[in-house]
Amino acid sequence: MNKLLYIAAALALLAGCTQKEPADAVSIAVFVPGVTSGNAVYQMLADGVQAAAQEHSAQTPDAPVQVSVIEAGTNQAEWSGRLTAVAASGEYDVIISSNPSMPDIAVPLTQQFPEQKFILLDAYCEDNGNIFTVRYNQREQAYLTGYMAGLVTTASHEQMPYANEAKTVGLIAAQEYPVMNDIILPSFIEGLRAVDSGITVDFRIVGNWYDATKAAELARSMHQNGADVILPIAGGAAQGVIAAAQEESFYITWFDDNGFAKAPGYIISSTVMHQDKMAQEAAAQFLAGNTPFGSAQTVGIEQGYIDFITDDPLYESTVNSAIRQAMQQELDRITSGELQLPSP
Ligand code: RBF
Repeated sequence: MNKLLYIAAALALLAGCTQKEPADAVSIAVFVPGVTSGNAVYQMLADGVQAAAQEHSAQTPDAPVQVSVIEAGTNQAEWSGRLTAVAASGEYDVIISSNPSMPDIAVPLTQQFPEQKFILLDAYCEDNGNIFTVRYNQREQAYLTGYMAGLVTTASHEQMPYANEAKTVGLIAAQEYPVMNDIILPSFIEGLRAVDSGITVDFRIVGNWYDATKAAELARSMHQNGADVILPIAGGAAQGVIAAAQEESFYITWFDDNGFAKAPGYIISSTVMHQDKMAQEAAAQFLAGNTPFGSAQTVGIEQGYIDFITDDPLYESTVNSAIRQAMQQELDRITSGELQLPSP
């Protein structure tokens, strides 16, 4: 037994020595500021980069692409140190990451490690030659979500069985951050008030992106205070909002990916950002040597990266047809250009 282990160890060592990476292999780090599990924005990021790497490796077997997904964990105080270590290793041709706080962490590193390139999605940073950013038009995303929530909170009990008399909706955010306070919350309200200026919003904070128990408690309390539709933007903690909706019978508007199947009959909409598509395209663009470092892009409905899902059978079975028609009219106003919602 011991002998066998020795042989295995020796073989592993040998393999380690002889299997040098080809000189032109490309290495990509996917830096996840948080955890991928239960966080669609990060799952889409990792999936998209892996898809681009696989496609590239299949086409150019002599230059395989290595992708390392590095989870920085939920303690945000540790992210800067973790990212510094990844950049300092010099192992990665590019570090791809996502969320609006990443430029603040990456910019100082571009001075310390002038060779290190960064692609930051769901983020905005102009004029740094080592950084390329793409952000989504979250005014469109939150406006559409608010419009839907507005239609349902003002609906009759006959139209939507869990709708109550109060014109109150909720937004449960994991934490406050500039994009939340300056774009998502105000645009959600903009959408609500476009339906009815008398709608009020109950806005509450979980304190982190993972505590589903706390998020469920908040959701129950908001429902008791009149909210019949709640938008969770809380990563893994949103699971608690779903559980509370199923126990207490209220509706959820879902953000970032298609959430209809998470709780059939309770999820009334999904306003998605196609971060998987964007991550794949941005990684492919890097592998082709075409990343426009130093620039910052904003993409939305027109470019095909923000989408209100209307073709899911659960949308049809959950949402009353008059409400779906009203929603379609508002969508048409945006796609035709009649209603323009540029990102602030
Ligand atoms: N969204 C998630 O789904 N999971 C997360 O763990 C997460 N962490 C974040 C941390 C910070 C500091 C910031 C600013 C945002 C974070 N987001 C997270 C939110 C995400 O970037 C985006 O704003 C929302 O998903 C809405 O599209």
